[in-house]
Amino acid sequence: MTQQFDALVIGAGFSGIYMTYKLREQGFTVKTLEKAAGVGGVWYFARYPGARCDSDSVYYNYIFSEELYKKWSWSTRFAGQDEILSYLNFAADELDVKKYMQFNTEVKKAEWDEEEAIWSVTTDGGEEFTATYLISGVGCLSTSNIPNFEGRDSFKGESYHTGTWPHTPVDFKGKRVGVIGTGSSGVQSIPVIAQEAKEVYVFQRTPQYSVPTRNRVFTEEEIAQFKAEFLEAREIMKTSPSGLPIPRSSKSVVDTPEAERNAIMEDAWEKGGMILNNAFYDIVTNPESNELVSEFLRTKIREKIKKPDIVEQLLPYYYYSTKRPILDTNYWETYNEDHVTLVNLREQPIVRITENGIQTSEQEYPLDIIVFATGYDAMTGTLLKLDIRGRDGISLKDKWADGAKVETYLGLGIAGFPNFFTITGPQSPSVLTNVPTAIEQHVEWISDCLVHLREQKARTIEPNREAEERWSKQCTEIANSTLFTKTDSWYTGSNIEGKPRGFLIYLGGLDNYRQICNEVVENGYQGFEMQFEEVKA
Ligand code: NA7
Repeated sequence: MTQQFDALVIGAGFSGIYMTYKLREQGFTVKTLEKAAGVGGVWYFARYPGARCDSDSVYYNYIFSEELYKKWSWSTRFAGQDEILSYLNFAADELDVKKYMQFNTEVKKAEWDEEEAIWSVTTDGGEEFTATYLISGVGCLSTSNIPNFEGRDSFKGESYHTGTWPHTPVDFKGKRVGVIGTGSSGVQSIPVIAQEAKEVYVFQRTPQYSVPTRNRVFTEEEIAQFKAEFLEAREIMKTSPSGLPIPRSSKSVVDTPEAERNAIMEDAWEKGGMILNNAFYDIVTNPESNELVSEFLRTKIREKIKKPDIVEQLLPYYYYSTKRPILDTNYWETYNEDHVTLVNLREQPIVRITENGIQTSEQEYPLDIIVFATGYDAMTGTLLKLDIRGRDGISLKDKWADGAKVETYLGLGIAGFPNFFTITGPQSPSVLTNVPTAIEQHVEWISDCLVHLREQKARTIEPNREAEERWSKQCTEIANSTLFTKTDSWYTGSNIEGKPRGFLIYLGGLDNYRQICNEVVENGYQGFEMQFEEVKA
């Protein structure tokens, strides 16, 4: 039997939890469908050793409720996966939203019914739901990427992807472990795996920059201080470009005198976290500025690596920060251990995976466990998998030409897909901000919009093509004025074989974005078209 709701939400991570809460608060009926057995989104699945958030824990949470904020205390500066998952369970319980959620349920298809003006959704269990509004909270990094290496399935040992890690701990003791990938997941997991494993082989394609996490346990006094300063911090988070309580930097790298510049970089290095990344305004726009910071970080790597034969191979050459900045704990130090071997894939590419391990162009590496830290089909991967069909049965896949021409309006709506909203969708600020802050802005905007539609008795809302084209062009122009588009990364889609290159994040900052979204509303939902219920004679 088909179940009917005002709104269906897909996903029960940060987005889905808050969206469900807001919809209920506004009196809408809602069902939230989640493929996992519990809340958490990416934090439910990414349980790999060392998994940790790279935003300061005290800001990587909901800020809409002072009461909720003050009821929770983070134990460390950067929270591990398990603590974030506990937090999300705490938040979902406090907000009392789990009763509106259905777990172990994957959305397989969503179709717009023009006549009835409703969405029909089918799940993997064959259940049918209908709703006036469909809201995606599927996240930006939720479809794992395991490259299609020849012989991938022939390996006789254990293999895992960092993004879909098993719930029972993996035993590395006495094992030969190969880790493919040195993005955030690889850099976080390699030192932890190396503590147990007999031998570790790191298969590195691109050397990375990384800044120390400098994680530490909070004191009672610090926790009390965060809570006391919450309202002040929240104000800055809502008006800053990053969604963190860090105002826009006024310093240029090149224009800052050398001694002062070095002092700033040293201070950021010593303090750890994302401070360096936010210390200057022109790191990702001026190649000269970028090179000064990049070289500072290369010097740090040179100082840390004690094996002279691998130092050069670990030095990154892309523009710092144009791949997602990485924070580490003992990453470089781990290479100094005798049982850790760097395999440079630029010199000896992987040819195939064999029954026994990994075969490069040089030799076979016999392994007991392979860890794929090979990332995600980010931004669009999960949305395209959902098989969403809008007006005239056109699928999102067709509309976006399999990802070749992704266009949205504000990363919130898509022309041809009425009453469909995306939380942190492509072309919103999303992953280039503190994500929970970006999520809250989207959830509140969508919730206000649905209330407006109800008040106006509007049947549908949908962006018009002109607004969509204008927004997409603007996103591309901003991206092209930076160094981001000059680097291969998951931001550009170039990490996925066959995925067209683009740049699917609005880079103008969360502060400007928030203002644009507010102005759209003030101007009567400018760029959106609404249809109204027919007035019966
Ligand atoms: P990332 O950052 O996409 O890193 C994936 C890593 O896997 C990266 O080092 C890639 O090298 C490597 N990779 C991908 N495909 C291959 C193939 N075919 N051969 C060899 N190496 C490969 O994913 P993460 O999970 O680490 O991090 C994702 C985000 O999660 C992170 O940014 C945080 O926001 C949290 P490449 O650099 O492409 O040469």
